[in-house]
Amino acid sequence: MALFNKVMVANRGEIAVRIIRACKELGLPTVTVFTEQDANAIHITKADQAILVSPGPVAGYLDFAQIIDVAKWAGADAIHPGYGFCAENWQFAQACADAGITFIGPPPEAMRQMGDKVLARKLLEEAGVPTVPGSPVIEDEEQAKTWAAKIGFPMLIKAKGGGGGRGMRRVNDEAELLNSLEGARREARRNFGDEAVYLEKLILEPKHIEIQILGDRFGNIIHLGERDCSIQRRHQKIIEIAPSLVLTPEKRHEMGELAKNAARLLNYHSVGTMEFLVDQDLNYYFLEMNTRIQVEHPITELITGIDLLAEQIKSAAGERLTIKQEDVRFNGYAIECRINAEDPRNNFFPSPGRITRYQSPGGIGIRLDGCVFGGYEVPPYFDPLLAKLCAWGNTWEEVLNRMDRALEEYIIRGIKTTIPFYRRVLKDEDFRAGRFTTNFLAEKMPSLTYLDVREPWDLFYVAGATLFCQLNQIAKK
Ligand code: MV4
Repeated sequence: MALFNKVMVANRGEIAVRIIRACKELGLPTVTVFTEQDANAIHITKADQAILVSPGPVAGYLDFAQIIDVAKWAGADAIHPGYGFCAENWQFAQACADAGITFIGPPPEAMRQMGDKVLARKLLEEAGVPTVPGSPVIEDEEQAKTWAAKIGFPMLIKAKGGGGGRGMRRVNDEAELLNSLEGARREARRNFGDEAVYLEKLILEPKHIEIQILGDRFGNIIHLGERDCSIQRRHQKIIEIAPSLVLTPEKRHEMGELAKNAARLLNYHSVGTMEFLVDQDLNYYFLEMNTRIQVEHPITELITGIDLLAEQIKSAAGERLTIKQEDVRFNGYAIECRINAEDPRNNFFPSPGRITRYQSPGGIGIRLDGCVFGGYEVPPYFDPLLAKLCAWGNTWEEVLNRMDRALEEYIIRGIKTTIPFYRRVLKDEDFRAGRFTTNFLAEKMPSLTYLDVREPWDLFYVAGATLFCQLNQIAKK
């Protein structure tokens, strides 16, 4: 018997294509949605059926009542939300259940709990997962001093309403703390409409490492190791690697088992990710949990050989997980570069527009999850991700060289992309040596974007122009 009659793919771009591919391999028909301004998008041509939703360009993708309506109309009995849009909205998951449609994702209650970041930390702490030592909301100076003595300096004043890196302030001693408290409150009120702030120990030079978990509806849960997502620009991940270059097998096991325990206590199933800050001594602290398939899931697929989308869909349909923890083997290294329509020479300014020439890389060890083609006009309304270029290699050295080779092959003209920027990151000595933390890009940015971040054909134009001038001079003589 088929897993589902038809799957509604409630997303666009590369992840919609990824989901449709998984459905095809499982023999499942698909229906997707699109908005008026997105009528040339590739996912429309890949799905068996596509339905116009409104209003465009974006709101139609967020209107979950409408999406459930058209899913029912099309005869879909399951909905995959992808990432972004409705993916982490527990009300959407609940509404699917209420409409008799299977939400391909975790239980709505676990989504609700993990969506509240303060509650999530409390629940994971209770489950035995370490979190960053911190205080409750600070009411007065006396309380600030008491907690500061317990936590130790340096520390961060964090806004309760903040997140995504906003509303954090470093203080190095008690005097600075008492001086900054009022300003931090004012800033928090202005930015988040809530003046509540709390204290947290500052983790110095941390790595951002996340554990992938996978579970079925019968309480079977496994972990698939970690991804190092420390290479971020303004809290946007741009390069991810698996496995981490610093984690030992013992640490991996320890963090994986803790993540599985916590997931069990949450009655979790489907795919999920627990994010940690990891310091130089490999102490780890839970940050938050993502209750969706993530952008960077392919690198885990490359090192484990496990099809996360297929497993997620089978698990949603009520199939038992057939992979045991001891069957999970980590093989080699994988790296992902997010190819964005952004201009690295102009502060990563968005660069939508028509792609005039497109030639994708390939060959041994290369995987491309993309959504663009020659002649396609990249719309300005959505996130700038054009493609995820992934490489696999037996060793770190091999995967770096392979990625650089693939980036060199990748031709996208007509718009600016982050391809040349990644080639510079890959040449960086510290990056190649694994010496990078969440501060890497902020520290390296001046040298990474200095002068000659340019496409090879820019040099060709310069050479061509020089030759033309010389020929002109000769002709004049
Ligand atoms: C921290 C931290 C160091 N110490 N908390 C930024 C986003 C938010 N989710 C948590 N963030 C951080 N919290 C303590 N106590 C450093 C960061 C941080 C960071 C975390 C993950 C990935 C990239 C980051 C970049 C800068 C700062």
